[in-house]
Amino acid sequence: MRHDFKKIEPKWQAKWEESKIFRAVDGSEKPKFYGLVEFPYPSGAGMHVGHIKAYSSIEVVSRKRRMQGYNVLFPIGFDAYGLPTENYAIKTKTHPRIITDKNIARFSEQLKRVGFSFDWDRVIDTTEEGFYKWTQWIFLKMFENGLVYRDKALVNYCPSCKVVLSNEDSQGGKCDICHSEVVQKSKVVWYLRITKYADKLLKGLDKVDYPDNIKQQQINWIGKSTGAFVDFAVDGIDEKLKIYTTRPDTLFGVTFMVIAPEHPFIDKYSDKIKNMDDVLNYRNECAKKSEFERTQLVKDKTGVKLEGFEAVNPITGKKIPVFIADYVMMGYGTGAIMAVPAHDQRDYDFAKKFGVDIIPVIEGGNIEEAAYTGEGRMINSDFLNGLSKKKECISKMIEKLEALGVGKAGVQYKMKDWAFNRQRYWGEPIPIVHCPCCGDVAVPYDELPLKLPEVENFEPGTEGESPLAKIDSFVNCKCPKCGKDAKRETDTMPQWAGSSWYFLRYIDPHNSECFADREKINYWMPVDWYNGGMEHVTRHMIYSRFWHQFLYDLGLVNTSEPYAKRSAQGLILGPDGDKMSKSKGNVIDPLDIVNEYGADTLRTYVLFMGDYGDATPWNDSSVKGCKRFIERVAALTDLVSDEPVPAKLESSIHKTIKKVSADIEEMKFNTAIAALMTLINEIYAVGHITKDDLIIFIKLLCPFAPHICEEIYSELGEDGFLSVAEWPEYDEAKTVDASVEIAIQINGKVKSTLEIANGEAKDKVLELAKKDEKIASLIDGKTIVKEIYVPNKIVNIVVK
Ligand code: ANZ
Ligand code: ZN
Repeated sequence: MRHDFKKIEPKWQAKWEESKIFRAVDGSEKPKFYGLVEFPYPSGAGMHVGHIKAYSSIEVVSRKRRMQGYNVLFPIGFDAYGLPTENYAIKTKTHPRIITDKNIARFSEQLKRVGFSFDWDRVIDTTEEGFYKWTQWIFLKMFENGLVYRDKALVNYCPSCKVVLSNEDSQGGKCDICHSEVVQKSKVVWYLRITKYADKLLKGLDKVDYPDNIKQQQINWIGKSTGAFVDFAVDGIDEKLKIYTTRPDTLFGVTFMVIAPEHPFIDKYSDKIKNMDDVLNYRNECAKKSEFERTQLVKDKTGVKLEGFEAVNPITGKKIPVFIADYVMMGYGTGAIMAVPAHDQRDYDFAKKFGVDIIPVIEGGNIEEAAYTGEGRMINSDFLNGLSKKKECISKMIEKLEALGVGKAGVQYKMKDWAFNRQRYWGEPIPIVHCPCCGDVAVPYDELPLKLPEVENFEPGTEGESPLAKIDSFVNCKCPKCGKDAKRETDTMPQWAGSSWYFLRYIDPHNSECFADREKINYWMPVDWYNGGMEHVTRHMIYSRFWHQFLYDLGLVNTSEPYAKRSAQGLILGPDGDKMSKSKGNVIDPLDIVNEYGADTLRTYVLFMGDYGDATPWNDSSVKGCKRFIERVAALTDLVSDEPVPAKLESSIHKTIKKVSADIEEMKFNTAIAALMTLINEIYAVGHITKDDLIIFIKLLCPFAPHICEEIYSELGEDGFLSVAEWPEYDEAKTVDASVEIAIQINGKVKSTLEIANGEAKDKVLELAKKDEKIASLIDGKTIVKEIYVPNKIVNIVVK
């Protein structure tokens, strides 16, 4: 066989690597393109076909950009800290370093066999000292700037992984790592004050090119809400019970209050509460439920009235009961609400069950049946009566509250501060020292990296304490400030730390003076196009935007947003249409496909299988179809002749250049490949092609199937690499057909077709249409009422 992919593919891969044609050049005169894909976690399972699809998009764009004359940075690295490796280390009693190195070597080998055009000189590994030194450095900068704090809090805790999880990592009440139910646990936790950046994270979205659904997910995750804080007096105690509400306009309809079961008032004023036993029982019940269960899964409202506790509506002066109920969360607002059962369904359900008054303050709906949440005229509301604009009522009420000194306007976010620690070994040590005199003290910058100590046993403690806590030589140290005996923090950073800034390290991966040289940052940033998974939209994307905005505020980077453009791939499902999973046995190993059909086929197939953003099942026969396509491409050299191609094929070639060029930019890879498949059929139908036209064809296909295209290029006697040859231009004039076929209708029904000159004048077309044999006989003797012409498409003759 002349074109044995088993020989061709390794040959070109070796040549590319040797000649370093994919190396990015710092500060080149050429326009720059920074294309980024989410670097893999080097798991023991090796690469997944999902990785191939995720990387192939920016791979194609990067290859096209190089051919268009850009200086391209398309890097790859490894996000290598994390629990799966650590768990495997515990199981096999092997050091996670050894496991990680082995997995990275395997991943690199696999990526190279697919022929990705990464710059292999810039590979990073988040677990290397040269990398995590800077992760710790940025953390300390945050510490220095008041963005790091420690707090005892109710946290999401995974009893199986024995770690505290951030909100982002326990979405839906399940541990993101092992999918166990997450429980609430009281623990001292490190936090990053991401909420301080909530507004910047929202505003920054105006500046970037992300798809609407991605922006919307981030907006919802940040969850900005505007409203008011209102102080309610409680009989017999001095302290005010503060609530957060988005609807201060409904204050006249407040008939009770609800506080979260964990609200500090309960313990603080337990002597006032006459039914403390019931209250504590209820609180214990709630502790067993996750936030998700409490807020999303409830069918029936539950709660306990605080006996001996009465609050006063600050606007009416009326006494109202106070309850505890699990539908109010301690972690949002103030953990206490004013309940307006007439206009809030949760409060309504609760009032019905507990027999509390329901006072409507907005006209509309039927409050015998449900809360009315629409707009309407205000009633039972004193100075607001008769008004019907919600906005106006809200600001009038806030004015009133401020005048009375019992409330003020306020903003709340759904997003919480980022729980930033793990009680595990395989992570970046948090570079903080606890001193009995000085408190929490930063490890001095010149002592970074604070290295992970060697341990014998990676197992976390039963109470969820870090394995580092067992190493006295690590724990015991001197305070960097006062020199007295102190103890090191033993928690490590969560897995999302390294990926929060990794794209900056690619710019200058070997720098030992700073995380990246400023000149180089100025040259390369922002990332021009970042592709990744939808699962990262509310985690990695938010976290890394936060870190980057922080570095921007310190003046250390040139752009406030790290990613100018973001896109997302859809999943590859198993052949059965289910999510690929080991347990279902429907996993496709990309290396099996490379071995059987070649990398060019795999690359083409993952982009041809469906719309890039859609979840698409794997389909073997379509893989074979792609393989046949590559084989037909390989055989094109047999058709080369000096004879020019007919005008129609020439026009098709120009149309295809135009289409493939545009489709790649819009991530319509499947239609770009389909256009090349159509073109190859035309070429075979004509039976010959010039060398120049064939070169155009392989240039267009090169980003998708570079090995066979390079092979043909060299077979045609060309020097150099096709991968960096010039991207073809099209001639607009040649993309339009000389003639077009139009339909002729009579009374809206197609009766005939007609070939006309492209852009022919209306009168001429109508004249030709009526002369058409079939049409002429059909309209003979009838009265023409109307003649309609849709240029280049349809003539419709209406007759009576
Ligand atoms: C009175 C009211 C009347 C409310 C009404 C809503 C409608 P967003 O928009 O999500 O910010 N709330 C406040 N803190 C809460 C907590 N910790 N747990 C559960 N619910 C809480 O929602 C704010 C609204 O959710 C607040 O406005 C409060 O109920 C409730 F017709 O106050 B509202
Ligand atoms: Zn000290």
